[in-house]
Amino acid sequence: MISIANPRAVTEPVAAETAAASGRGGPELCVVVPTFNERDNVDILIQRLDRALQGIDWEVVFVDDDSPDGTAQHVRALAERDRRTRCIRRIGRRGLSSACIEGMLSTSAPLIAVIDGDLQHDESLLPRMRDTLKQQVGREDTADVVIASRYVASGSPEGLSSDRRKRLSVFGARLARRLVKADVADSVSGFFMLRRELLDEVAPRLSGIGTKILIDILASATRPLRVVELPYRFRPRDRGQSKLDAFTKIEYLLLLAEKLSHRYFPHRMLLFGIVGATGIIVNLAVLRLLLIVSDMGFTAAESIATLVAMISNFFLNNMLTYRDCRLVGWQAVRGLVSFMALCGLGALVNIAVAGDVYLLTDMWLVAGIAGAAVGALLNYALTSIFTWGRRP
Ligand SMILES: Nc1nc2c(ncn2[C@@H]2O[C@H](COP(=O)(O)OP(=O)(O)O)[C@@H](O)[C@H]2O)c(=O)[nH]1
Ligand SMILES: [Mg+2]
Repeated sequence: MISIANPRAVTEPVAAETAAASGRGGPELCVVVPTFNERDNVDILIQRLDRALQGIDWEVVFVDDDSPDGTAQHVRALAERDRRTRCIRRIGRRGLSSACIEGMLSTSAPLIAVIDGDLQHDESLLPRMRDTLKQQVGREDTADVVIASRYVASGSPEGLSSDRRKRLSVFGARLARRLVKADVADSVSGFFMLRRELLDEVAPRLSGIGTKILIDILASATRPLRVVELPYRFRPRDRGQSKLDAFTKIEYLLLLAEKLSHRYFPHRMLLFGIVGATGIIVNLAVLRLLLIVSDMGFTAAESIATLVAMISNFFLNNMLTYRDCRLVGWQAVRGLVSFMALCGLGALVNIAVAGDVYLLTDMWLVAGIAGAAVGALLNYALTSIFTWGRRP
């Protein structure tokens, strides 16, 4: 009779031996595809990957933010028949960059590509991107990142839907060049390939805000990177719609600000500050209005004005600062109550700090600014944790 004291001690070497004997470990290349409402494009993309990646051991990971059109369910059904296909379904979350990060972190493949799910990127470039990453340049130097570029010789940004978007894209790439530790023409490209070591190196410093994941990666590196750009033609979108909106540009500027400040000013803190400033305007406007149209006393008018400003701040923060994890339905009601309670606490601390500073300095302006600053920081930190469940 055979007795096994520690079953793991037996099964692990056996599993490793089996993998080694078959000559196949995990895949060599992982293609990460962020998706939101791209159901109709999934089958075509997989077919095209299959054709383009003949002879390469690859997998594809769709990272879907619970698209209402059922993209995730569709991918999962395909994955039941094809083990090269995987799906990460994120619930209550939005964001292209953060989706790419989660997809990239989910694989064991040594090479990782990111490609849009709307067929605008030319997947036939993938084998050349892989060869470039595997190639020896000089003695032992190999490229860290290969970018499919619209702005190097014979590349084309044709698929950008308007001249304005083309100009913005060129301007965005120029702005980013100051930040990136490499000479890159198209650092806002959404189509690139890198080695897993680079991802592991930069992962703790990634911001994950907005849509420009490549800049996030390049600007998070602590050493000069070897970047190769390959030209390609950015195709127009056939099916579905672009998900980018007016706020995408603001997110891009916030990403640059966060990177330039070496993350001393996280994008959420900046947005929370901007929303706070709008709150002062709302407060004053409502106060003035109430004093003109009603005969209520100052205290009552100021109380209502403060309440309106708090509600407006909550909804603006929920829409903008925390748009990637927006609270909806009852969650939003609960969030509003906790936001108001925590901001009330912030106001008490503001008054106490301002009072103490006034006693010490006898300067009302300094006391007022000190109280407001401490109160605002406290509001930001507490609501971030308790209202939206995020790290400040
Ligand atoms: N997971 C996820 N994917 C997104 C999100 N927004 C856009 N995408 C996907 O990212 C890719 C590029 O987005 P798209 O709207 O086409 O951007 P454009 O090509 O620059 O107009 C597409 O595959 C989209 O489905 C998002 O919030 N979450
Ligand atoms: Mg697109």
